[in-house]
Amino acid sequence: MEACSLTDTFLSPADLPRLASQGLRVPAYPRSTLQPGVVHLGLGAFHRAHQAMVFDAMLAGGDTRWGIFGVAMRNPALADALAAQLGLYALQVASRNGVVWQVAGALLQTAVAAREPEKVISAIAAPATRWVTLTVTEKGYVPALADLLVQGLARRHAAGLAGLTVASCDNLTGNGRVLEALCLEAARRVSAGLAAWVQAHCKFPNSMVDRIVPAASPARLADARQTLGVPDAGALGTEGFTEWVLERRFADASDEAALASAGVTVVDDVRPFEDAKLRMLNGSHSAMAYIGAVAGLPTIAQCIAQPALHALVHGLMTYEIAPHLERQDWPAYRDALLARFANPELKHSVHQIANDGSKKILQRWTPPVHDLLQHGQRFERLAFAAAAWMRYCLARDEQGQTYVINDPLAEQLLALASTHAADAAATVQALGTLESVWGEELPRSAPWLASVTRQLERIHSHGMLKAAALLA
Ligand code: CS2
Repeated sequence: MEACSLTDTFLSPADLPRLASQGLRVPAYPRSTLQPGVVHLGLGAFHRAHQAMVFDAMLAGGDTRWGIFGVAMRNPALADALAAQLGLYALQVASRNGVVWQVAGALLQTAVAAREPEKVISAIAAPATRWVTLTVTEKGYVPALADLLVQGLARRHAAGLAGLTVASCDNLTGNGRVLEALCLEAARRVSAGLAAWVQAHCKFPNSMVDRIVPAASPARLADARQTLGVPDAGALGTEGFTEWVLERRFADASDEAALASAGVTVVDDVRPFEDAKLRMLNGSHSAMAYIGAVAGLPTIAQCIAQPALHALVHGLMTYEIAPHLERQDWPAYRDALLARFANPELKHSVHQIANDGSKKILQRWTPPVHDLLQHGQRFERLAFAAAAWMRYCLARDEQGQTYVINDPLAEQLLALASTHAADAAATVQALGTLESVWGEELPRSAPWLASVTRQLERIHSHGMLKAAALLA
């Protein structure tokens, strides 16, 4: 007889009683009898550790309407691996209280939009479906996304079914309004009648979502295998903190109470939460990402452990971002963020956060610079972050290691940065004047461009960390 130890059979429902007896929290609700009530587009790590855990909590509380039909937009590997595990995957949650593992159960079925769009459209049009949620990243908000969604909505309209709540969960300012505008345009391309139905019966709440969820690493997967006794292709690590603030705009108004029971905050105006989160958390993240990538510091925790960078991020939030936030409790928010960045278990790669900078900067850095310019206030830390991004576009760190820039504008950015190399003024003229990256105002602001140039000169002559220390 073979010894019963680690096997190559992936995580499955048969493992749940054993894992429960080991003390892991596992789904205790009857998964096999559930029908999905949510179609989620974008099956990445963030969704599985954030919204999926809210739905998991609602299912655990006995509300059977929140099982997920999870759609990967292009990549079949993860969707198929999760399907083979019947949607089960494990989550390692690392907080100050220690590290605990749990198994998530809300994901019931998967599909791949690029491979089987019909399955996705039918899922959106299924009578049991009530919500669509999306994490398709900043660059995913394109007409093709709306066309897919609207095909599903058109079928609901034709079948006389109810409208849906369609909730964007991406880090975009006014994410619900952005998605609504795209969907209404797509619906108008079909017919005025469909557009009117979407407008009247589907709701697109703005939302602020927050949980730090690094992409799974080989080390995390090995850890999962050790803990679970079986491999888990979908295992993830995350922090204890999680927050979802949703605008009060639901196709079914009674959903508010159900969501609140799982810790979701429902408000009339998400804007103050969204501004604070995008500027303080994501803005600091992006700053550290480019500084760390160039200085050869691989993770956010390693960045924030550098005294010069801790001081820089603290000063960035205190003097350049927070003064123009509506959120009043910002000192506590800032200190909580500094502690979250330092979480040693997350090992959040700076290169992951550096991805798609040309789509992130406008959400994260441009708005606080606008506010500071308007009030005649100083912005050298934000200028330093901008200069770090420009230095990053050379695709080579200070140790001479090359890396890949993952960005829709990657080729253009690399070409512009390389042409001007160590000429800071020319680099800022080339990269700092791209309106698609910075918006309309900053490329025309002489004080802003001069400040970025000064910081980039310092980075070139002193090196990234010494230049950062000069800001203190
Ligand atoms: C990060 C975010 O990758 C990034 O750009 O800044 O994914 C961040 O971790 C989340 O928004 C935290 O809620």
